[in-house]
Amino acid sequence: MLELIVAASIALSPADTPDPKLNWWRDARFGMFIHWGLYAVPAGTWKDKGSGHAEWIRTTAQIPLEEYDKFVSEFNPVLFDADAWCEMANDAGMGYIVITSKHHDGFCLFDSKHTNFDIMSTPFKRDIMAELAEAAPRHDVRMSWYHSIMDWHHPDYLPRRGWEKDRTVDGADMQRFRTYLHGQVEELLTNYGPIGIMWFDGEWESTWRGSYGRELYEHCISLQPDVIVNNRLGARGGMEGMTGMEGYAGGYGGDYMTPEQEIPDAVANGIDWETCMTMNDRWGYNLHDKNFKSTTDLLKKLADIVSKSGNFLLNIGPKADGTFPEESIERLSEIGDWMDINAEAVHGTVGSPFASLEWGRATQKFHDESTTLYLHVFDWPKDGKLVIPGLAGTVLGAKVLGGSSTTFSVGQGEVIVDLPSNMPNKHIGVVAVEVQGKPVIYAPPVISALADVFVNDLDVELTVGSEDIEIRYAINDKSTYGIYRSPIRLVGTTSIHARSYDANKAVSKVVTKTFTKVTPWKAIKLQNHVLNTLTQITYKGTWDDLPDFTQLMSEQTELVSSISATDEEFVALVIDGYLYISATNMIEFALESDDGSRLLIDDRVVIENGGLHGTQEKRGSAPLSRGWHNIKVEWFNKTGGAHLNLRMGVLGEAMHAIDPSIFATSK
Ligand code: FHN
Repeated sequence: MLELIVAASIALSPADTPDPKLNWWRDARFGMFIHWGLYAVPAGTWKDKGSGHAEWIRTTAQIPLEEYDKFVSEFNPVLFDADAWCEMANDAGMGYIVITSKHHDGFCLFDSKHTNFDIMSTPFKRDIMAELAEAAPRHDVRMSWYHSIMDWHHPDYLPRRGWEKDRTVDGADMQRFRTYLHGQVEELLTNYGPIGIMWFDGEWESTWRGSYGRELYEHCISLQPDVIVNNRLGARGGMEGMTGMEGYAGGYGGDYMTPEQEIPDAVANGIDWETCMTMNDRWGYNLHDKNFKSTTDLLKKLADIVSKSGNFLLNIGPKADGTFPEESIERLSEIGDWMDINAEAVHGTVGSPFASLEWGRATQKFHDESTTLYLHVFDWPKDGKLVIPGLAGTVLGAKVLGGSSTTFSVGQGEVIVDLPSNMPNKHIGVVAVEVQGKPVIYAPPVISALADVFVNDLDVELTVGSEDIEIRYAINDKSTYGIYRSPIRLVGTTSIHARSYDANKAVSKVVTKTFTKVTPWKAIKLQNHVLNTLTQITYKGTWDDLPDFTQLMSEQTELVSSISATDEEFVALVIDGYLYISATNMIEFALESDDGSRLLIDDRVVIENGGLHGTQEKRGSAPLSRGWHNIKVEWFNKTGGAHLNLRMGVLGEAMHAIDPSIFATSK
């Protein structure tokens, strides 16, 4: 499935209002993530609970609080050396470090006056964050904090872990927890000098609200106006890290998106984003996890990310003694060797002007009169001929980084660079090609619209990467091509054929896309109905995905006025009734849930968001006539956080909560 991060670009993308405070971060392109804390002591193993654990060990191995707290007396990283860590980051070409000031277990690696569950209660008794914050500028890296909202230690934080049956919830006060959280944010942004990023996490449980996230964002900015804040404040949609539309641009959507352990297929122009990824399979140190990615693989991931104008936050899980795992040190050193020759192809670059390249990736750097294209060649051509498809304009020169200048020839809508037989290193060879002005890429136009199906009418845009290229198009089976000047409004099913032209010459293939006008789903005539209500049926059980409700006995049936979760575990709901659509249109729905959920309209599945997962949003749309339509939401929660929220809107317009006045049930 083509996963495209676009949400925020519809609302207010940085391209419209690029925030200069992110410029250092955009130029850095590469950072070091560090997951370190008490969990490094057990190093993944706990009694008879196996040895596959890591930073989640207190939960995944179900370690009672008083047992886990004993690690405090064992955490004594005597080999910790802040300068050595910062030097390794800088040598690897990493411009910033993000370290866990507090992970979900609640233990603080810094000296906090708000708790004793911190580094000063360990035999080490040194403020690790202070030592790192002092060392970082000495090695030209920016210090940044990862801080978890979710806190399995603080008595005021709820929910408890599902298995913590004997740990009382009495007296737990979320407001008091938020005061504690804000107090520590104040310490982290007051006591350690200029901080690059506040990297929040653990924002997905039912007790946290988006409004709390906005408050946290604003507090950070009030303390350090230039601090960058990520989007994990209450608006992240699952591991793909997308931000809810209304949460972006300085709201609780923060300043940039955070895909995790994955690289988006494509990212809309102007979106700031960063993929975080482990070197092996875990964030925290696990003695047995030797599944480290190769240096070549890590460098190819870096190239892929920066070719889409993203940042790469690569994780290290230090050992309890304060040293990095040997395998991590080895990879950082090899990445550093590659960076010594090729860093200019990463730092300060922006994404590729090419839609795709068969042999690798590209980045680019703009100068006053020219542009340097950096071609990251994964598959070095055996015949010594690197074909750059679609490159037009004036090529000023070419050279292999770490090698010498080379020759090139200009073909019809392509440039061929002559390369030495061997790649200059064993990972990725980079070829720098200088072109006059901005690169002119002969690529077919991109044909885009809000959706491929529509009910009323639809505006279709044709775009191409270079301003100097003319787009011509034809409709359906017409053979004459006209010049594209503004969006094309469709009123019926239409095929659009488009082609790029330069100086009256066709310079790309013809691309075609068909948009289908669909018949809206018929409305239902409701006779005796009750407004502001839906029927909610509750089921009890344990599932790993949405159950077949026809096979279940219900526990309870009641009328409700909203589509929302219960805080219970081992529960499933079917919320059923009618929804009033005020005008015939393509209606988009956004279904956000923890765990899985499904949306049906008129008995047709519009959104499938099933499975066991944290809060995750999926979207879908349906062509609906004005009037009443059947709506059914299915949801289940196994353990931990519970969340269910449905929003809707006319496709392409802002999403909004659903007012209960458009719900109804039959009498
Ligand atoms: O639960 C955490 C996990 O332990 C780790 O910190 C990752 C890194 O981004 N964040 C959360 C999972 O999304």
